Amino acid sequence: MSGSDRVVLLPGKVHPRVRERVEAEFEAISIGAADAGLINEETRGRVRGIAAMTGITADFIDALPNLEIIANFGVGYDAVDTHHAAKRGIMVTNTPDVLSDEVADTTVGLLLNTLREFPKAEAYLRAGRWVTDGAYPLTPLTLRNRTVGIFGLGRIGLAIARRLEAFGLPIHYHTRTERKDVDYPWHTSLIGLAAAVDTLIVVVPGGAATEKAVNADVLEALGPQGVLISVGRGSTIDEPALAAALADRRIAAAGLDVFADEPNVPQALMDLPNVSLLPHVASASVSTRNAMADLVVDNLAAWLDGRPALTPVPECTGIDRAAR
Ligand code: A2R
Repeated sequence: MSGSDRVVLLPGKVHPRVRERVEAEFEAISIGAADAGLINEETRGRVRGIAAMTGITADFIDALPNLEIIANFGVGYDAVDTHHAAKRGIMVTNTPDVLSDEVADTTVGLLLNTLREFPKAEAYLRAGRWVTDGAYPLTPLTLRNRTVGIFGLGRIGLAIARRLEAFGLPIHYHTRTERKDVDYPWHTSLIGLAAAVDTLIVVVPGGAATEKAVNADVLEALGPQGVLISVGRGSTIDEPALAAALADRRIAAAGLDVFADEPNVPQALMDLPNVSLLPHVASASVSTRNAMADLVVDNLAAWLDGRPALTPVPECTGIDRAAR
């Protein structure tokens, strides 16, 4: 392998703009999945970068002896074994900031859909029922006079908070570390936050630390007027506990854009009337996804040109390319 080779692997499905730019700017190798068995040994040794929209395991990383960078498409990178990559001195990057406003906009839309039933009201109109049955029933739930709790007040959480502040709503939050740059009340525990609010918005990263954090106890604390909105990762919600709480009206409603086993949505949630469901579309506009794609490729270009990565994940900020 020559150090000047710019060989980038495209495993599985990738965003079209990522593919187009990687093919134009690097030597691209496409394989059907992140499976080392799909690449011969000589090629494995030439790969220096991966553009990833799929899971990257420790085994896959270890099969690529000259890998230097994994550029993940998305701000959430729980599908990449980042700790293993960092241990091997391999840079991992994600796509923060460029999607925060889009995701925050979608979150407000999902919250309103959940409370005011707009998708159902539109379906009612389209089915001709406005004519046959009269006005759509008044919605029992409203955004008015709600108190919002944000679980994860990071880049996206703060963009959501600023929007809902403009809607006239008080904001509380829970993170592991209190933010010094906001005046919103901070709660040291998720259950404490849930007990203090009636609208809980979940936008923490996935992974072991947040796995099923929103459980039956948290939902109980949220209470019968409670509304749960989930836009971070499906793994953060105990979905069977949520379906049970919604069915028994121990919470009032939920709006979900993310699920534990996408694209499979539990039938128990599909069957409920008091849940609004979206197919993981929070950042899914052409312009925002293009901005994410550009950041993936710009990270690869920077690193493979010998410059620092633009958006390293926190676990990799200390990686020293000179030490390689
Ligand atoms: O805990 P802190 O102080 O690091 O605050 C972060 C919080 N967070 C947590 N809060 C409570 N318990 C945890 N185990 C925990 N882990 C993280 O989540 C911070 O306030 C927030 C994450 O913010 P950012 O890193 O700025 O991420 P961003 O761009 O807002 O995206 C959040 C997630 C992504 O990871 C994707 O899964 C999804 O939204 O698109």
